[in-house]
Amino acid sequence: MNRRQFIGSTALAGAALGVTPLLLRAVGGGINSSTAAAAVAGEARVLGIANRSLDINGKAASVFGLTGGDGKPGLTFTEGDQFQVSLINKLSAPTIIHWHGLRPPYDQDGTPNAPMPLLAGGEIRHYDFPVGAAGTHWMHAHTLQEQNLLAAPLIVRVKDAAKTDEQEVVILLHDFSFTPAEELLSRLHKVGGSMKGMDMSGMGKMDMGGMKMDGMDMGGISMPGMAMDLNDIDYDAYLANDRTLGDPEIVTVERGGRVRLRIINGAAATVFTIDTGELTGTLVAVDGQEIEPVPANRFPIAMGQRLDITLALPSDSKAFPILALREGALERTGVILRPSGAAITKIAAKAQVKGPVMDLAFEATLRARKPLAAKAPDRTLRTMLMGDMATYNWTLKPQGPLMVRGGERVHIVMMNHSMMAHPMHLHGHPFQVIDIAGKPLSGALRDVVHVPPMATVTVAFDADHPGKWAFHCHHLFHMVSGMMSSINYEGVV
Ligand SMILES: [Cu+2]
Repeated sequence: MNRRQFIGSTALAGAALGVTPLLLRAVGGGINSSTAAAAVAGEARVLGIANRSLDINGKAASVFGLTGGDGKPGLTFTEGDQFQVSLINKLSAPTIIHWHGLRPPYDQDGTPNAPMPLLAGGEIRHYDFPVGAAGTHWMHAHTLQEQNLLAAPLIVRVKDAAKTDEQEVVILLHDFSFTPAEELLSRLHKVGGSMKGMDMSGMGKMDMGGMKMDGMDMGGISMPGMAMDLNDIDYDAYLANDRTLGDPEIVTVERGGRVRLRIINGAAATVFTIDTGELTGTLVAVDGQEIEPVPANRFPIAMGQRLDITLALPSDSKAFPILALREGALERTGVILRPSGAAITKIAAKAQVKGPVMDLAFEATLRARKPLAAKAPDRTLRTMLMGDMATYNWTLKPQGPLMVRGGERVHIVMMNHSMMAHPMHLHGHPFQVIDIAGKPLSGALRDVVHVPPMATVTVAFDADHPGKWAFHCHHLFHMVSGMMSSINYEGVV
């Protein structure tokens, strides 16, 4: 183990995992009750939620982790598998994990009290449902603990993955702060509170056409630890697979080989642009759903989103950094792809030029490989994304659940009436982007769509998965400050 690996890891390989039967709690409902015997028997894979210690910029950081029985972060399946998992909460605090991108039955989805409560410290909960189609997905706490790295990859490979001759490289991005998430949140509210009553009218007059939000004039208000433009939190570090560019992950690759990057934006509040540098990548899937391939070397990714990018490596013996550029800021993170023998040049954690601001231009170029069948909507839901940095109250209007009926084709029109972008996520259903700013398109299937300030985006989905499904902004601090609703099926109690 090098110092980058878990210094104080409590992750154990195998199923016994030091959880005593006394700590086990049975849970009712559709999820199997737990006993010690059940925890070690059967086909179930073990997934432990535990504390870890990382070295971040030379300082010990106490973070959370999700570790499978093989000691690796997260889980990897093959399409057609069952998601048979025993989730063990080895923390003393309660938590719950959402299987982001999978389509479990409603009671295994992992939103707090919707319908299952948090897992208490020591509790084991059993999950059993089909993993579904192949795709790059992830798992994360549906609580403030997500900020403290309680997230991991959840990969579903195609059946013949071994035959594709592609090296899989998974990159999980994070924003990291040594300040606890609760304090970050209370600072946002405090600064917001102190600005209540100030004249914010100038904000509404900004030219949004070119998305030039950077350098917004806030009248010289000093906002310790914060920026008032795109990013509402300045983090201590930006991580790719738990590491900074000061000591990045070096992935050994084959000269002239093919690589499939599976990139997950697990950050709580940071949009990135993936920069493949001199390599042209081919984007083949977003949010685990195939699209018509798009060649590029820059790919925006909002919180919760995933990108599958294939690379054909040249036969040079040189290393290729794959970077993630923080939106509208100089910070960056990434990993290095390195053929054996290639020299590695140190890359500064700050660039000379700020990372791009994510708008909908790239989204508008994406086309679903397997679009939804053409069908007129049975129901159109309209939701306004409201709130401001001044009060830090965020909401979806109308408030309260949006109702649908099983079998309907549903459109959701999302109108952002605020000056911040909101990556909107619907649980349990992939949706297709079908309209951007009044222009119809057969866009990507996704489960998170980025809605920039003042923009309107329409998505479509088939109501074929009964439940009460969370629908929320994937900016963690917006979500916990009120930008959270649900889509409820009629007749589901
Ligand atoms: Cu938001």
